[in-house]
Amino acid sequence: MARRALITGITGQDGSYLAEHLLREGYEVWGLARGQANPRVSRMRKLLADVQVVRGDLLDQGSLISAVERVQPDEVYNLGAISFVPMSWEQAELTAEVTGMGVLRMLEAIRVCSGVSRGGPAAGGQIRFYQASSSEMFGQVSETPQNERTGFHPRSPYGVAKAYGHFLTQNYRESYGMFAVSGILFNHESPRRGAEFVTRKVSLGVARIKLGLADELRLGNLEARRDWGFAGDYVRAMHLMLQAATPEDYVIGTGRMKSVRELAEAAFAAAGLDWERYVVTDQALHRPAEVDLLCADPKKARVQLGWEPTVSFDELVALMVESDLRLLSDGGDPDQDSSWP
Ligand code: NAP
Ligand code: G4F
Repeated sequence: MARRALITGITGQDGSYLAEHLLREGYEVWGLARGQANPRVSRMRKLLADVQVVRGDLLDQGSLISAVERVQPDEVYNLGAISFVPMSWEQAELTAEVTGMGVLRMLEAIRVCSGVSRGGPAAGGQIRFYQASSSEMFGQVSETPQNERTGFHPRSPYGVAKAYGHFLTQNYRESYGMFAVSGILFNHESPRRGAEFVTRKVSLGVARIKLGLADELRLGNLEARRDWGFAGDYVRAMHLMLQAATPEDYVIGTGRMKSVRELAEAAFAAAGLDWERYVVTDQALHRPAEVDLLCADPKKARVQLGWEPTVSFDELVALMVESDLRLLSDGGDPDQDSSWP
């Protein structure tokens, strides 16, 4: 019988790549989707026709228990979150509820449905759990590169909520013997990335300028540095973590960092343009507390999981710019179905 996976955050970037990967691996894939008329669910259904949908919300404990009871998953991937860092200052409480407490609700749903009891000896349960932890937990970094033992100093309500989910996942593993692990993933991007994140904002901006639809691109802090990889590579790591013999946390990234300035330079160059003629910096886009740099040490994942990224920074930037040029040339709207290659 096919193994069954339940993915929260199925309508997001990672949910789509992970669903495709698990379908290729022969899984029966279920996606948890919220809302009664969520347009992102219709888009997902069109593009991932083989994914089955179960209704639920990370804010609603009962709905998560019902979803686990209905799907009877072998593996649960908790990707659902408020994931845009600036939004976490504007809606800090909602971020804590979805990105932080949502992890508690999902773990409780699994614990209750597996019959894992409090107090008794760690009994484990059969359902394996993946938590989407983030390099934003490192925040103001204490060392570079960052590995599984690097301390946390989150710099946003989002980073704080992720740190709560991370420690809780570790705690359920230690308290109940559950196979519960966190992937500490560094920034990963693709043509399916939300337009609010800087890589996609830049690739869409370049495409608009190239096609004469805009004449400038406004950005915030050009000096921030990130370790950017390709989302399709990173979902393979999520799956590998749940196939390991023992439940452990892993850092996933490329080990190379680039600045936002270098990102802009590469993206404009990919379209044959000089970035300095078009990029305008805007103080309003700076954050109240910035994460200046993030750079992964993915050695543990390479050695223990055999995981390696396959797409370089330059290849990633080029593929995003090409995809957005195609999309806009075809009259597509990044907020509509056609934006999802
Ligand atoms: P994304 O595209 O922003 O997707 C977020 C998903 O969360 C969407 O499917 C959204 O569904 C869902 N969601 C929001 N509120 C929810 C709620 N109340 N209940 C259930 N689902 C809810 O994020 P992503 O880039 O795919 O990232 C996936 C996960 O990895 C997130 O947890 C993110 O924080 C984490 N992460 C991402 C990166 C990265 O670089 N991409 C790095 C480290 C960690 P709707 O369509 O209903 O809004
Ligand atoms: O693309 P970003 O918004 O991603 P950020 O904040 O690093 O968070 C992403 O990666 C995390 C993993 O480290 C995930 F956990 C999280 O869910 C999300 O996927 O911003 C990247 C950098 C920041 O330093 C920001 O200040 O780009 C800088 N930046 C400069 N100008 C900008 C802009 N960011 C955005 N979004 N828009 C700008 O105009």
